[in-house]
Amino acid sequence: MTGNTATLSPTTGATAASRTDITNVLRALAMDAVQKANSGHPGMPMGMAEIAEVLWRHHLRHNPANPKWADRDRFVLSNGHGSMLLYSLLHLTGYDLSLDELKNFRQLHSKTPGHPEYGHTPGVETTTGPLGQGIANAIGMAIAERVLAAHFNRPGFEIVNHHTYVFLGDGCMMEGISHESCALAGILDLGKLIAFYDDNGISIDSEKGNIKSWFIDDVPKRFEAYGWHVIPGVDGHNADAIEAAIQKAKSFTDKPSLICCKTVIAKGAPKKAGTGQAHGAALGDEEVAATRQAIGWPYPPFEIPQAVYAAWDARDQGAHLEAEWNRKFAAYEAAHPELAREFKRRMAGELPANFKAHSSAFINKTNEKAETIATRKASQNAIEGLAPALPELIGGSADLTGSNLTWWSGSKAIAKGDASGNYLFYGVREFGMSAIMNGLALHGGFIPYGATFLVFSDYARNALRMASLMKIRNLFVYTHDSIGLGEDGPTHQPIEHLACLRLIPNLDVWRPCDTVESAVTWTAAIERANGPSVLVFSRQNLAFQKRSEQQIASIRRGAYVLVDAASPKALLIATGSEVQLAIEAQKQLASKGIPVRVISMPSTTVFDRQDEAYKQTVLPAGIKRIAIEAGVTDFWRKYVGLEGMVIGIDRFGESAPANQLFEYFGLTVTNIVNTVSGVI
Ligand SMILES: Cc1ncc(C[n+]2csc(CCOP(=O)(O)OP(=O)(O)O)c2C)c(N)n1
Ligand SMILES: [Mg+2]
Repeated sequence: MTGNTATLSPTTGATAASRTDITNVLRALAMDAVQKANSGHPGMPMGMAEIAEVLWRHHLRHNPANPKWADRDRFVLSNGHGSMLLYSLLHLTGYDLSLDELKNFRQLHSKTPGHPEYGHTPGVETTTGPLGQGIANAIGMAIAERVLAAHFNRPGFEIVNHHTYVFLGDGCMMEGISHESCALAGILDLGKLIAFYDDNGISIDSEKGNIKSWFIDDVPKRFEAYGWHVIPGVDGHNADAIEAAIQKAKSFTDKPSLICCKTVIAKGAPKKAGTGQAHGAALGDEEVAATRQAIGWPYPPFEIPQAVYAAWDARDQGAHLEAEWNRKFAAYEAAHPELAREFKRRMAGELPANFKAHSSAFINKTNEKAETIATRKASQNAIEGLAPALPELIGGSADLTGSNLTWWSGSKAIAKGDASGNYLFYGVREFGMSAIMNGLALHGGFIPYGATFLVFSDYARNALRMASLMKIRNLFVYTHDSIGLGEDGPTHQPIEHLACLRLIPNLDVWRPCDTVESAVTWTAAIERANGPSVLVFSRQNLAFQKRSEQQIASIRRGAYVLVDAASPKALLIATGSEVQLAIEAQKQLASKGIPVRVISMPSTTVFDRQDEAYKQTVLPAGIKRIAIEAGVTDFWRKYVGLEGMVIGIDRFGESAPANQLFEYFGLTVTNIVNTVSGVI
């Protein structure tokens, strides 16, 4: 029996609190905090109180003093609107989250925002609220646990061995992403993933109608079909039944478990329990008072009896659990010093000491080769070049591996029965993939990269937004970046996508123009520890550009002068496949006696962060600017101004060979030359 299957024995105070009080404190804190804020969701915390009590007091292995302990159990609140439940649990068990913070629920700069935010509140493992993504994050964490265990555990040393628990509600179940991610989870032997379904038959529109008018899935059958171990019909208010279900779930080590808990939303509230009104609004003073009566909680708001605190306090036990693990790790360290060092490095999110040298050697080699190839191929070369130094890279594609070129010679599939690999076949599940990647990154030990066509980034978009909000390192690889993909036609040709992605705060978007910019893009994205990156590559070949060492170094600044001229009459700004057009146009203009400067701008988002002085050396004021990019033109106004010109595409594409499309849409050297001649 491993340590993880043992049931924890909670501390009991001198005058032990009753289990009813221990559970009801969760109800009281939720209804009182929501009432005080006059905003929030009391129903879910009140309905899941018993489940939370059993899980957190009897099973969850965590250390409130160290929310970053590597082998802690992960807990994800996928139905993130029930945030007060999580805040109460963190406060009561002894995390650095004071009662005042609970009183300040939903207020500016409190540690208790409306929905749980990763990096903001200690103990919050991921940001949730956008329904369905939490369960996908949890699946990513469970995959991370399994793969990390395969990489690092050795006979006698199970240093990676923890559970991932997740709460989810009807809303998560209705969201498509739960289908995407749970279907994949069923295949990957995630025996330590245990999900609790809050089956309360209520979602928001229950205020007006019956959930059966919009949600009649047979959830247990659905999850059985995915290959999960399902425990149906558990009374979510019966601690013994919940306990038995968890024990059973833990005994299934080859499949994830879904515990379906029948609950009553806002259980305990005399009038509002079981109604849609309890979902997302304060109960009202009268109903709060009546609930106090009904559940037998006589204490005023935010007053918690010492015995109740004592019953919840997980600090001693947490310290003990972590110390136990530390002893195990010390023995592991003695037996496998290199592995132990590597484990610590990876969990700390530090790159290998030789990464800088390794990546610059790779960039130099790429420059020497001077190849004209598709940047998707250059991307694959970059993975091939960098990955041997980065065992934490964990790749994948949403069923486009052969097109995205994300598989390298060291790729090995993570599969049923074998978690020792480094590549996930995500299937056609762009959103699921991206949220699972977020979970992998959040768990620690991995730098995920996952790919699809740029046009399908829309399917994944909210997971990119969450990665950006959470400031996590994650690499979203998008190939087939424009009309340049050709015959697949307008359904597959991105037009507005680059502009849309650049609008997400804290997301770095790269669209390199050749092999060297592609190598730098990969390096920059890997080195970016505080946010995700989008890496956009072409299907078609792009001309290699010659650069000085200084220019190569400047790629990292997002934009730089690629070809200059004395007293330029115009500044040509281009990205990706359009850089080669700008270069040709520059030559033709020079031969006509019109000097222009060509600026390659692989990342507008990175360029925008540069200091003013640098920006002005690249884009000096007072010279006409012309931007060229095979996408919507509006975005470029901020660089070219109202007097400048943008050569782009403001309609959907067409199905035809790529070279004909560039001609048809005016993305040609001749059009650039004529445009420049027309404005100067
Ligand atoms: C992606 C997404 N869509 C919509 C919402 C708004 N929303 C928040 S909770 C909710 C209903 C959720 O129902 P359920 O999960 O059953 O929660 P319960 O009312 O049972 O607590 C909705 C539509 C959201 N948070 N995320
Ligand atoms: Mg519900």
